[in-house]
This record gives sequence, structure tokens and C-alpha cells, in this order.
Amino acid sequence: MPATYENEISNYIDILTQLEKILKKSGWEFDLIEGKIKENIAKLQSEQIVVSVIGQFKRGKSSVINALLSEEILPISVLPLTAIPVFIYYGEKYELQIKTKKEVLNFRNIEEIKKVLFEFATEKGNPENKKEVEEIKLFYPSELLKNNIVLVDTPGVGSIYAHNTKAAEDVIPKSDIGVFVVSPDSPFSEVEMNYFKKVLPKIKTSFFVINKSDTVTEMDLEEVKKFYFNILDKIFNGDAKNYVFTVSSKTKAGINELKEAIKSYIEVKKTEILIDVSKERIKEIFNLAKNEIGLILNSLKMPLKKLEENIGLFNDCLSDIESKADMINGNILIRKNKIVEYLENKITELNKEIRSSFINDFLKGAEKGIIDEKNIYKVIENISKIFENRQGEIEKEVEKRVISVLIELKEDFEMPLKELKQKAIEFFNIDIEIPQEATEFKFLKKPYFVDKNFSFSYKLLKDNLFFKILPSSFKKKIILSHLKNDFDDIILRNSNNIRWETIQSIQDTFIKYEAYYYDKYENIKESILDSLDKVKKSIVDFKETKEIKIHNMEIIYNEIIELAKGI
Ligand SMILES: Nc1nc2c(ncn2[C@@H]2O[C@H](COP(=O)(O)OP(=O)(O)O)[C@@H](O)[C@H]2O)c(=O)[nH]1
Ligand SMILES: [Mg+2]
Repeated sequence: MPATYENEISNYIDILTQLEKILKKSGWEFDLIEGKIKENIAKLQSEQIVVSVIGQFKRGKSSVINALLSEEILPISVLPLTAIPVFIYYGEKYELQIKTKKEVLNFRNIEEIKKVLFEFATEKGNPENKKEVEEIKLFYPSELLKNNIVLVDTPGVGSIYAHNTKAAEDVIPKSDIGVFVVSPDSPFSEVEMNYFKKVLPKIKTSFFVINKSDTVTEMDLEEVKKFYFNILDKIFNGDAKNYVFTVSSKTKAGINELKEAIKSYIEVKKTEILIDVSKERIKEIFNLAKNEIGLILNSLKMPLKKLEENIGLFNDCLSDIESKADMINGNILIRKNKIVEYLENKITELNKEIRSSFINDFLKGAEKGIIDEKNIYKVIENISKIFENRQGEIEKEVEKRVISVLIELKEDFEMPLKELKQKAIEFFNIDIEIPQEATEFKFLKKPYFVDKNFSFSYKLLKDNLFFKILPSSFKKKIILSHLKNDFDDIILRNSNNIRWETIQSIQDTFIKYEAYYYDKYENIKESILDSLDKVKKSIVDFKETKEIKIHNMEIIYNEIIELAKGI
């Protein structure tokens, strides 16, 4: 490993330590920034590499980690399960630490650890994080973790629980390497592709894992691999074969190869990863410091009376902005519900159409003539086909409506942020830097499957002894009523499939944009109010004259600008 990397790491630690000193010297409190500085220094010193296992729910993320650790320790399930990220560190002995809002709990018995993980880390055991868990750390004696590797099991994105998606996304900024898990039993969904694209630029390196290789034939697996290689070769600059792995966490096929690849990659690239990731984070810290100190300086320069007046007016404006935002949210909800209503109507229409075009005729014909099994299958095939055709059309139309509502409401979404920025200029003469990412509105589509797995209840009748001795006219009546139920069932299952997946897509899409703007607004607002509070307290404290305070703060500001040049 080149010596320059080592130098760079100590350079970063040095810059952060100096920033911390400058802020301390100011005599002002900068809790948020100091917390971030400490976190980053600790990361650089520990040289920990965080490997997060990510992807959509149910792809086998927890199972892959269990296989990597050679123990069924994390809870797995056929339902979306992991709700809180679990950070797994090396430890000589097993230990589980759960930090809740109120206390820290420790467990050392392996069986107990498994039970407690289920109770605290899963949606079932801890719905909507009622137990107020803030952090889960598992210490585990595994060779893989020994070299300062931290594995993170994340909740999947795109599950029906939006807060799980948020918890999964929150892990991304803390991660150095992403292990993206997909499975061949579900096609690569739009949700997965979008998530993958979003994660890639934020994480230094990603491994791509096709799990559940045992569920498909070798031939199908080759097809799946080809498909992914095609997509990923561009992303991995023609180097996909080094980053894409096929495994089965069930049979353990391919697990060792994956483990070795992660280990050797980290061995070679560790310092580089630490440097690149830290650089971005350090830049952000400096931005934050410049914003806060700039605001303090400008407000210090105001006469106390004027400042208090401005803070009062600023707060009134915030209340105004927020009540306007409430109204806007009401409007967004109405628009969203209209789309859901449209979807429901389309599904009802589709049900009617299916019944009138094949089922009713088939049942009428069957009542008169004989029941031909071939015809039954024809009806089923037709039902599947029409669902397959129409679901695409319905989804496209819903997507169009969602996007057009989002574009139409863009100004509404942005209003609180824009007004906040403007009021900060108006009252405190500070132009707050709002990170401007290009927002491109996208519909977060969920995969949808036409359910062709029909189990016909009428078929069971054939083997029923009692049924066999019935007169044939009776038999027919019973078969027909069973068939009718079976058809109803197929239509219901498929309609619900379209309904829930599409409603979920609509919800996810809206939640994503609402949360995005809300988060930014809240963060910036809090940081402004916090700084103003500090200025007010400082002005009332007469230890130094205001001129000296301003003078000192100007020195601090310039020192920070100077220090930032070294990043
Ligand atoms: N056949 C098979 N099933 C798997 C495999 N990996 C995971 N599963 C199953 O997939 C489901 C979801 O697994 P889980 O690890 O909870 O997924 P997560 O939500 O991504 O963490 C469970 O029912 C697992 O038993 C595999 O390699 N082969
Ligand atoms: Mg899981």
C-alpha cells in the first residue's frame, strides 16, 4: 500500500482535529458539527470498513450474511422482516448490544441473541420501532470480520413499510462497500435498478450478488447471469465478472468465493476507500461550519433589539411557511387519492370485462353441455393473458398521472425550502447553501406477477369417494360451483396483486419526494434556529464586548476557510 495514502489519512485526521480545536477556541458550542468530526476521526483511526448488504426485501440479504458467518444468527423470513439495521463487528465472544432511547441492553448467550434479534430488529417483533431502538450491534467471532470489517444487515427497500426503506437508505452514507443482493426468482425490478443507481455514486464499491441460485435450473441461471452481466458490464466498466457473484445461501454454493473476494478487495483497497469516502464527508462538515459561522457573524453585527425583532419575525414566517405546507400536503393527498381511485375503477372495469368475455359464456355452455377440461384451461389462459396485457397499460397510465401530478406540484414541494432560504437572506443576510441535487421525478414501480399458480378445488373432487357415488347431474352442479369459486379466486388474487403493488408504488413515490423536501427543510431550519439561539445568549453575556466577539468570530471564519484548502 503506497505510503502516500497513509499520509493522507493522517492529514485528514489532522485537519479534522484542527477544525475541532478552532471551533472549541471560539467558545461557542457546535454540537452537531463536533459530533460529525468525532465520528469521522474515529472512523479514520479505526480504519473500519463498513460493508452493507442491501437490496430489495426478501432477496435473501439476511440469509447471505448468515452464510458468510456460517451461522443462522440473523432472523430470516418469507415476509419482509429486518426492520432495523444490524451492525456486526468482530468480537472474541458473542455479544449483542441494543441501544434504545432509554437504556443499553446486553446479551451473551447465542440462543438468547437469536431470540432478542427477532424481538428487536424485525417488523414483526418490533412493529414501527415501538421499542425505540436506536442502534443494534452484534459482536461475533468470525474470521471475515477480523480485519476491521463491519457487516451491516439492512432492511430491504421497497417493502410495504416505508420506515424500513428509510432505515435502509440511512445506512448508505455510513457504508464504504455495498453488497447488492438480487434473486433469480424475481425479475430485476425498477425499484432495484433505481436503488442501485442511487447507491452506486455514494458508495465506493459495490458487489453484486445473485442469490438463491438453487431455485433455478443451471440453464436458467446462465440466462439470468447473462442478463445481469449485460446490464452491469457498463456500470462496472467492463469488469463485471470481478464484482458479480452467483451464490445460494441455502446450499452455500459460491459463498466462499464471495467471502474471499470481499476480503481480498478490502485488503488491497482499504486505505483508498477510507480516503475517498472521508474526503466527501469532510467537505460537507466544512460547509456546515461555514454556514453556521456566517450566520452567527451576521447576526452578531445586528443591534440586540434588531436581532430579537428579526428572530421574532423569522419565527412568524416559519409558522406561516409551515401552515402553508400543511395545506399543500392536504392538496397532495387529494391528488394522490384521485390516482388511487382511478386505479380502483380500472380494476373493477377489468374484472367485469373478464367475466363477460369468457367466464359467463363458459359457465353457461358448461351448464348445458359437458365440462371439457381443455376449455377450462383455455379460460385460465385467457384470464392470465388479459391480466398480463392490461396490468402494463394500467400501470403506465398510473405512472403518467403520478409523474404529471409531481411535476405540477414541484413548486409546492419546494416552497418551504425556497421561502426559508429567502427569509434567511432577508432577516440575517445569509445565503444558506442548500445542496441542489437535480430532482428528476420517477415512479417507483414495484414488480408485479400474474399469478398462474392455480390450484383447482374442483380437481380435488375427483378423488373424493363421496363425490364419486353422486348422480352425474349433482356432480355437474358441484363441479360448476367449485369452478365458479376457482375463477373468482383467480380474478381476486390477480386484481389484488395489481391493486396492492400499484398502490404501494404510488405511496412510495409520493413519500419519497415528501420526505426528501421535508428532511432538508427541517435540517436547515434547526441549524438556523440553533445558531440564532447561540447568538442571542452570547450577546446577553457581557464577558467580552460585541466588537471583540465579532472580531474573534471573523478570525475563526478565516481560519476555517484557510484550513479547508488542505482537503
Ligand atoms: N431457496 C433459497 N431460498 C433462500 C435463499 N436465500 C434466502 N432464501 C429464502 O428467502 C426468504 C427471504 O430471506 P431473507 O434472508 O429473510 O431475505 P431479506 O429480506 O433480503 O433479508 C426466506 O424465506 C429465505 O429462506 C437461497 O439461497 N435459496
Ligand atoms: Mg432481512
